[in-house]
Amino acid sequence: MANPLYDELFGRHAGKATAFLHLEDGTTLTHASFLALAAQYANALTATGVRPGDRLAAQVEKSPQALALYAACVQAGVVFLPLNTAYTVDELSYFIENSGAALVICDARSEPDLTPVATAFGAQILTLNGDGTGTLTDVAVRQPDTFATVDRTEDDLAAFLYTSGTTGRSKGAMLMQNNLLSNARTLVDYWRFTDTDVLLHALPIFHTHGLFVATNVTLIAGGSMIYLPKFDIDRMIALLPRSTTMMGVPTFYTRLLDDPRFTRDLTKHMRLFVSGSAPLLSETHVTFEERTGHRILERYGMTETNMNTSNPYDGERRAGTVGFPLPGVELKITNPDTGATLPQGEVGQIEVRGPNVFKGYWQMPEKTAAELRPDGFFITGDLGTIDEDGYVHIVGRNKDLIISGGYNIYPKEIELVLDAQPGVLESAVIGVPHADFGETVLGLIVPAPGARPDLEAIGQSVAASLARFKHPRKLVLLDELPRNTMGKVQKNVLRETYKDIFALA
Ligand code: MLC
Ligand code: AMP
Repeated sequence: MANPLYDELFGRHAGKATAFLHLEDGTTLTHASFLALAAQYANALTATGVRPGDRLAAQVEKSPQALALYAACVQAGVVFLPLNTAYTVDELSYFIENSGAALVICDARSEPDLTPVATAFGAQILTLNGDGTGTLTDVAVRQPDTFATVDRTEDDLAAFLYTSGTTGRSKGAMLMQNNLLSNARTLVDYWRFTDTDVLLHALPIFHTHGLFVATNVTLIAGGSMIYLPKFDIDRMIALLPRSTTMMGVPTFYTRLLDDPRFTRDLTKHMRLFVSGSAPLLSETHVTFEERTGHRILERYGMTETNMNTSNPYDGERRAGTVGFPLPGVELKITNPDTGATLPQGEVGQIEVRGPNVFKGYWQMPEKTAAELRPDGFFITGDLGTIDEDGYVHIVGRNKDLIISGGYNIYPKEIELVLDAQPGVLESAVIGVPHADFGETVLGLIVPAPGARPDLEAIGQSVAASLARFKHPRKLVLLDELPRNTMGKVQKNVLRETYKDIFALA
């Protein structure tokens, strides 16, 4: 028997003294020492009573140990559920309950608040801090540094990633071993990753981009990563000369371009810059090429599907497009009302099918059925068109979604909090252009008759329940919301009215 995901990402490096993680303190973790660490964590999980198929919810800072925890879950057959470090206890409580997690791993600072939640839902709780210490590590260091890998098949669940929804309730996307493996293999080939690559890794590891794209691709290729806790412009500038590749959200690229130290000379040895998770403005693409001589390679993906399309490695990387469907991925543009495929050149909803597409949403058969067709096509909620050369262009979204600095924000979730505040009749939350984050959140509030809502108090309530990146950057009072004849709020009208509100931000 075997464990395909473990064998191909991790097991293949057994005993190798080759570099895997270059850390901030100047040290390097080899593949062998990383695997030994992972095995200790896998033993620790087993010692704690976590069994194959159980869910492990982790809200931990980025560290080598946090990545080893991912490897440990794969090796022990435990379903890995990484969570944004910005989530509040309210948000986490839902994920822990909904996933039925057997074990919660968090930073020691969150432990007092999360312990009652974990206990209430029957989960154990251990800690793992950004410096690698914590009660999980205390158990792990006493364990052997080898572990008998648990048998799995490609059809077994590997990870859960929660994605929000238009109803305001998050859905756990079930990613199987083969979803992750097939996509990572494809990307290694498509983007020509090899064991000589050094990837500058500044993305968080609780999302598809930083975990399954950047990390899995590097692991399969056998390369190494300069592993930064987060994006920091000075560190990026200092470390680019030691890298061969970088992956980032558009904010990474605009921040680099805003820095005069980011020059052609600094990047002359670089092999590849990849962008995704949010639209890269054509202007950024063009300015980047003028400054560095490199054309950013833009690709398009989702939590539910991993990567769907990519601009070509050798051919023209066309600004404002997300390139071609990846090998093995079928993509069609359909009429949102009928599902019929539209003629080339027309705008419609993007649907994709392939081994990359997830299995469904955890315990939500209706939501799964609404987005995943019986024939395997997944309705992405993105609107796009295919040009005459076959390049896919994303032109909008058929879902009410804001993407800020690469993080997805569903307005409904914020509206529900705003609507519940004293003196609020109703609210609308929209995304408006923002120089740094691409889009940012604006909250529009209609007071109840005769009421004068306290915007500061509302801001505090929002802060208590929602992650920082979801907070409206500004709240505006309005007499009424624009509605169409059906009574539906016209968010397009609001977006147009407020499009310049952060123009100089
Ligand atoms: C941080 N803040 C954000 C934010 N990130 N607010 C809105 N949107 C964001 N994305 C908050 C901080 O808490 C802080 O609050 C303030 O904004 C300014 O912080 P900062 O120091 O300027 O931000 P920074 O920490 O540098 O983070 C910005 C960032 C980061 C862009 C580097 O958000 C990031 O790494 N984004 C990547 C997201 C990602 O990996 N997405 C992939 C999803 S997978 P305060 O209190 O100080 O005001 C996916 C599929 C696919 O989508 O296709 O890849
Ligand atoms: P998530 O649910 O966090 O995985 O985000 C997926 C969404 O991000 C997609 O449905 C798109 O709307 C968006 N996205 C990802 N990559 C791109 C891109 N290159 N251009 C435009 N939008 C993108």
